[in-house]
Amino acid sequence: MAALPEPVSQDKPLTAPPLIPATGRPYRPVVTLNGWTLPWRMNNGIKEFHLVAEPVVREMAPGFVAHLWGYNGQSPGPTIEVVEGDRVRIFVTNRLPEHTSVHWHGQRLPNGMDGVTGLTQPAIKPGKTFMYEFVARRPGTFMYHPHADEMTQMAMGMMGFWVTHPKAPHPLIDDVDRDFVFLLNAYDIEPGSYTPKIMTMLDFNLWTFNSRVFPGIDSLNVRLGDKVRIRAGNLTMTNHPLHLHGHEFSVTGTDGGPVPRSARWPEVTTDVAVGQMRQIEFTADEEGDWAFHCHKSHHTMNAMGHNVPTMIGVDHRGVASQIAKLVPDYMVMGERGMADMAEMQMPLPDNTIPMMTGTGPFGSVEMGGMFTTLKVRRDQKPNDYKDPGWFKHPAGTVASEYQGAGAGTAPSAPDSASATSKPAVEVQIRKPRHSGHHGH
Ligand SMILES: [Cu+2]
Repeated sequence: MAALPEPVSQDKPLTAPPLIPATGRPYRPVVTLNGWTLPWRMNNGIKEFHLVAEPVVREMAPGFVAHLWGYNGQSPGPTIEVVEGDRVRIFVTNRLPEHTSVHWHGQRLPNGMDGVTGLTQPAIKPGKTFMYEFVARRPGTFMYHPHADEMTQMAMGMMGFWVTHPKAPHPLIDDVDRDFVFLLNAYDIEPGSYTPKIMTMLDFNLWTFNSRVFPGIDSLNVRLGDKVRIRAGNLTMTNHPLHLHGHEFSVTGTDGGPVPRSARWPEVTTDVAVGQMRQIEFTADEEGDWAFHCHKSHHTMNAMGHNVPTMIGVDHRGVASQIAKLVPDYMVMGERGMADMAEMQMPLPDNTIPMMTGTGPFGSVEMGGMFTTLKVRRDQKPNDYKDPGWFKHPAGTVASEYQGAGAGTAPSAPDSASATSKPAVEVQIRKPRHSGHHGH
């Protein structure tokens, strides 16, 4: 047997350009959001890859790093791309402090290559290298992850994407101009610390696309008129309804393969359940910066406490001045909703990210977590993935303040309200840290 292929490693969380296949059969490669594709070598007609399971430092957003476990320098690990019918050999070296294995989620393969520790193979002990070999029998969207101490290893970020391209034109798999892939993952990292809490089952505080949070997630940059495919796999412990603005899409593939055309229908949101993969397709025929995000509103937030009472409409000036005597930096929040959080410069622990953040051309975006943008541009070059900057809206196409007759007057409450004995609802509106100025 030939020597082990030299493992390739990546130390940056950048979206790498698509890896054009230099050997083997040709295909149009995918783009991994804030990730990369693993190079291979051909050995007597077999595609050989080398995965290294190891501790990694992942930048989740600029200024915020996490100590995770992953593959080849990153979490998630690199995307593996092959062609239907390829014989694939994957060397897996374990540099973790405990044993592991790799399960090739969704693949048709010999049972003994399925990667379930104890059931189909012995565990890969620290320092050891195992070899998996099978033929990529069906084209589609797949994932890989450990099947050994899964709770710990997946909570620590061990997972990766796998795409098997069709070997010939396929009646249910269309050619596309752009093909983006990413995994949905979640972490519980206490602000100021670096390592996920692995015992968390439900209350994660970081909801991520490929172990990145907004505004650290790259935009999906496409050319007007491009046919676009986005593939997502869910390795969290809850479902994520992915929502795209400005376009309708079809779900063209699932875990089990391409969806028959008669079973496709238009959507603007599709739920990705736990352990599932979905591929959506649409024609990017509307210019602009279109939000693309999980529709669970808590999943577009960064590290936050969930035990905060609702304070909307509560005037807690008296309480605030009492507390300020004890805690000088105490900040009143939530009286008018939580949007002020995005603007406030709160002192944060060293290694974390604000709950809502990100600045767009019109101000604070008030988002975090599983949020990014699809940027559709007329002048984006074919196969150019660079960020074109913010959309320049044509004159007269942006929502703006009404300045016609009656501008500046709030509609008054209907007279019938005063006919009853109920007092009108009054909401005190004050800007945090500014006292004395309030309206009704
Ligand atoms: Cu979600």
